[in-house]
Amino acid sequence: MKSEICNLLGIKYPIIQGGMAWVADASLASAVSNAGGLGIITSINFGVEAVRNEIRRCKELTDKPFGVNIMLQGPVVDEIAQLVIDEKVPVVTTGAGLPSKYIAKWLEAGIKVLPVVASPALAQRAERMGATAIIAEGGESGGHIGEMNTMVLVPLVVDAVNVPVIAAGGIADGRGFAAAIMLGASGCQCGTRFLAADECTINDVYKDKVIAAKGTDTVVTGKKLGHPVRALKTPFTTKFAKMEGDPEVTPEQIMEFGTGSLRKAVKDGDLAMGSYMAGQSVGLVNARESAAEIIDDIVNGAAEVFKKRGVEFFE
Ligand code: TUI
Repeated sequence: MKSEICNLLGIKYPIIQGGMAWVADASLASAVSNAGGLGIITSINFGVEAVRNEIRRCKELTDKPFGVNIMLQGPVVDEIAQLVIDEKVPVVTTGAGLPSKYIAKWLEAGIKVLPVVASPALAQRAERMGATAIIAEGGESGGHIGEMNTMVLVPLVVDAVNVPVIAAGGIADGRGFAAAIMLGASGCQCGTRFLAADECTINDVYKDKVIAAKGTDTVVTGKKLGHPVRALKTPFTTKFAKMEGDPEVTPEQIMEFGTGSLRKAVKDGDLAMGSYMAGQSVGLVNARESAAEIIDDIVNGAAEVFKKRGVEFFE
């Protein structure tokens, strides 16, 4: 596949797995990396020692490159930032902020740094800091999102920076991947589709909900708190939205209500109080498959649409 991202990261296909909080462990990350993509381990829900374990487990399960996602609003960011250096992690992706404080040290240690951004201005700031590539994440994504959607965000970011751009948000199959390439991206990041991967260790309730969900089944809550989050519509999101609309309810009360909700979905399959974060592409996810089957389907699906349209992307 002709993509500079493959050479840059040492991977076969320019497909990066989203660093989904509570979800993306060594099991999923190693499976994606073994399939030729770039697997990512989340560091938000684990303590430092648990993240170290996941990194070491990933190294045992694959000899391919992988990455760690660092959510910059997390509780132990300084420690995790040092840990990825100590453990010689090849790639770091960041979210929910810019890695100004850490990026120089990471680059010095030979780590490739891919900040996730939700606007062209942030992409430019990330490039000036020395980002290896930029992940431009549109609002179709699950979890914490920005204002712009992928279709406009990606070409604007491509125009704004000189480093390679990875498109994210709403991409779950070969058509989305091909569209991202047409927008000027060098690859894509997919989260939601990997929720249904066999190697993804989330509760079966979560997986079944993802497979059953339609494209209209997600909702964004948290806008009023300044933290918009996209998740499957459930009793939890309905109650959350109601609290947001109630002037009697304080932001602190809403935050308290939401605390631990993602863990309750991922670990317990809690149908009442779980936050089942997922992107709009959940409508395109209809089966449990291995990570390798998912990667192959995205690659072959893209090859098919490129061929149909007479586009040369594959060698
Ligand atoms: O970070 C994400 N997605 C996430 S994080 C997450 S954990 C969570 N858990 C419970 C409640 C809420 C969140 C779930 N999903 N995606 C990457 C992303 N980054 N989206 C948007 C941004 C972003 C936002 C602001 C990047 C940079 C930024 O910069 C602000 C600034 O000025 O520094």
